[in-house]
Amino acid sequence: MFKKLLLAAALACGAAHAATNPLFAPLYTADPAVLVDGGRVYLFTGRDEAQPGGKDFVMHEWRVFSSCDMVTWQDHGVPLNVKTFAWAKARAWASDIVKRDGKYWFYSTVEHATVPGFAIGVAVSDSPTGPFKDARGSALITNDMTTQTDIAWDDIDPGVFLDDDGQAYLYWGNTVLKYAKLKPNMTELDGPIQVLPVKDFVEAPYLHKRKVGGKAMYYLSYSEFFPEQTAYLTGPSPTGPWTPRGVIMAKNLKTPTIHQAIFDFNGRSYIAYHNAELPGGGEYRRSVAIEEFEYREDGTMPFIPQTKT
Ligand code: FUB
Repeated sequence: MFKKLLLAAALACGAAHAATNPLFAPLYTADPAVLVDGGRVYLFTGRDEAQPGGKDFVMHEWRVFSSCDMVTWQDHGVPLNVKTFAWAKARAWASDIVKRDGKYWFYSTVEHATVPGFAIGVAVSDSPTGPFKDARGSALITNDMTTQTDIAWDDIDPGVFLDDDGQAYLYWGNTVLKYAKLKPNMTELDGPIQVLPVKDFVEAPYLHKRKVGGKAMYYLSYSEFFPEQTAYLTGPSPTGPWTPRGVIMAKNLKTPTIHQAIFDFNGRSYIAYHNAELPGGGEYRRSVAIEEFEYREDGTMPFIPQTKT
C-alpha cells in the first residue's frame, strides 16, 4: 500500500526512477541528516569508503540527495568534505543542518588536526546543495572544552534545532549527552555547556518538535546501548524536563550503529537511519534507509521496524 502511494506521488512529481530501501546504491552512506525546504527533502549523509573487511570507518566527505516525493532522489554530489575545515585532519562523521535567515548551517563531526580527539565544526552555504564554507575558521566544539569523559570521541554527533522563538540549540556527545544554546549568528555558543544525564545514552542526539493537542511537544531521540537501538524522551521545552518514552527502532545485527533523523514532509512522518542492508554492507559499509510511521494520538511514537532485504 505504502509503495503504491509513493508511486502515485512520484508520478505527480515527475519521477525519473524509484528508490527503495536501502537508498543510494551503490554508495555506502551513513548518519542521515534531514532538511525540509522549498517543497523538497534534502538528505545529507556521510559516505562509508571502507574496503570489504575494513576494520575502521573511512569517511572523507558528506553527500546530499533531494526528493520531492520520497521515492525519487536526485544526487547533488559532495557539498563539503573534511578539507572544508582547514583545522581538521580526517573523519567526516555525523552531521546535522538547519536553515536560518536564508542561510544553511551545517554542523559536523571531524577529527581535529591539532587538538587531540574529535571536534565539531560549522559550515554555511546560500544553498542546501552547497558549496559550503567554514563559517568560523576554527572548531565550534573541541575535545579540550569539556572534560566529563576521558574519551577522545565524546564531542561528536551534533544535532541542531532552531525553535520558533528564534533560539537555536546544539545537542551532541558520545557517552555523555551535552547541549548548549547557540547565538543568533549560529557560530558561537551562547552560555555554558550543559550535561543531560540520560541512562544508557551512547550517541546521535536529535531534537524535533511537534504540536500535540495544541501544545508543543519536544522529542529528544538518541542511540542507546551498543550495538545501538534508537530511544527517545519527550518534554515541554528544548531543555526538558524529559520523560523517557522507550525504544522506537531496534538494533540491526549487520552493524552496531544506527543514527536517526526524524521529520515530517507533505503531512507524513518519517525516520531516516542507517543499517547495512546493501550487498557487501557491514559495520563500516552502511546504508541509509527511511521508514514512514504514524504518531499515536497522544503524540508518542510507535516502534518502527526496519525494512529488511
Ligand atoms: O559514522 C561515524 C559514527 O558512527 C557516527 O558519528 C556515529 O553516530 C555512528 O553512526
